[in-house]
Amino acid sequence: MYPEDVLRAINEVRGNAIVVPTMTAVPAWRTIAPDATSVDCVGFMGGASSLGLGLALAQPGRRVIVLDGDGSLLMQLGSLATVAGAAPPNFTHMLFSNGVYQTSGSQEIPGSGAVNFAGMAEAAGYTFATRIENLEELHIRLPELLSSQGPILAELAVEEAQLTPMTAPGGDPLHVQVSNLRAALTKK
Ligand SMILES: Cc1ncc(C[n+]2csc(CCOP(=O)(O)OP(=O)(O)O)c2C)c(N)n1
Ligand SMILES: [Mg+2]
Repeated sequence: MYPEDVLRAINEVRGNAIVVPTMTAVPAWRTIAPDATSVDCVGFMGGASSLGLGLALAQPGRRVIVLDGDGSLLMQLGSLATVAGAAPPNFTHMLFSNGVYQTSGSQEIPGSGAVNFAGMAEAAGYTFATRIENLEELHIRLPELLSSQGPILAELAVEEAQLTPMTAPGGDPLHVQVSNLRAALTKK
């Protein structure tokens, strides 16, 4: 799948979810969903799911969707147990599995193509985890992935993205994104 198509599909059905993109999902998401209910996680490699976990616990009435990188998750693999242990029912972890550290120059990740991320998430204690290979299947399964009891992980088999945070920097600083999110969440 092309990651940009995946992001468009997620945006179509996200409802009022809070979204936490990281790495190559960041510049594409900024264009596809330019709203105040997303917070980027750039630089803090491996931290997107922890940021998303905090938001999910603070906002139990909303879905939180983390758009993670495979190299990032590998580097902070213990975060799977942290999320599973906190058991946020409103948490969906979308893993962009491109097999490389694209943002830092597309070096191959350890175990590229062999690591079973869904298996690791389930073994850590996620409620449900799966792998999705094509867009048709993604469209069919997304509504359930975004509404069933979490934490849920979906590993998405994707190609490399058109843009990275290195080739397309920008976006608001984190503190501005956080205050925009806070304003959006407290708006009546
Ligand atoms: C602790 C730490 N080590 C290394 C980096 C440098 N770095 C930035 S992005 C990146 C690769 C991210 O790869 P992945 O999570 O697979 O996302 P992709 O770029 O493939 O979407 C690396 C190694 C960093 N930001 N932090
Ligand atoms: Mg990657």
